[in-house]
Amino acid sequence: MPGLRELLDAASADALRHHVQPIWDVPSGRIAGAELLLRWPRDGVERPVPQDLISEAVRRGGLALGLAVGRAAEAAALVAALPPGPFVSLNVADAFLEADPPRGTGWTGPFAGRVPPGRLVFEIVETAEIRDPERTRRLLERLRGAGYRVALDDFGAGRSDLERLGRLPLDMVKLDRALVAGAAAGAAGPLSLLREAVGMAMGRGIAVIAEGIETADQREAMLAEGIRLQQGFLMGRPAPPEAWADRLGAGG
Ligand code: G
Ligand code: MN
Repeated sequence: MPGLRELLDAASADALRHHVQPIWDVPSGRIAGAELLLRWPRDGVERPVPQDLISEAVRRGGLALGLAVGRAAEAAALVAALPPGPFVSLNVADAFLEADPPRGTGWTGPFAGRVPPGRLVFEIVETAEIRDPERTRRLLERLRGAGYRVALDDFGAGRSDLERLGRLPLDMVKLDRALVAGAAAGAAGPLSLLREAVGMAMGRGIAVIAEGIETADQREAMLAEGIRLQQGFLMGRPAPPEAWADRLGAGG
């Protein structure tokens, strides 16, 4: 496993790239949005970059990562400008959420003026929130106040996630693929957690996205639960933005 030094070297060499994976509105067959996924080409293979390694780099002041954020903003601007204008979502590593607002939103700088805020969705995971719930809540409020949207990513850990879903200011929640697979297979625990989450989200005006859809059975099972927005290998794999540009621009 390569470490921090290798990641910072790759960032300095501007070798990190974003792939794009569509998020579909399944009943209409249209693309609603696209997630940008950071990729690190090593040994000829484009690999995901572990979020905790990014956080470590940010905490140690890895300035080169600013380049990667700039690249993310470029890719986001490209995708968001395609008619009919899918939303663009991005994973925000915990370390970006750790500074107190308003300084904690400084990393949004490269997006400002390039991407209409309403087109951007910042995906957060729960670990930063566990460390300092109040600060995270203020930061999310600040991002939403600036017109950005916020998603809770990787939902599926259980009661603690439900509690967050009820309390955080959110626009979207993304159900993780283990929860989706379990619920689609009819497992009682996952199914009841998923139903509770969908009910709670709908009651609060939070959009639900099912992640990791790999089979038609999973797609249909999620539709039966009222989940229109879906993402996964069945509908499309992450690929360089050029590979998806035509479909994204045509809305699907
Ligand atoms: O943590 P997050 O939800 O952002 O995870 C996105 C990761 O999931 C990406 O690295 C992407 O390649 C992967 N992914 C996307 N769709 C699928 C899928 O259908 N199956 C699996 N196994 N992984 C997927
Ligand atoms: Mn994500």
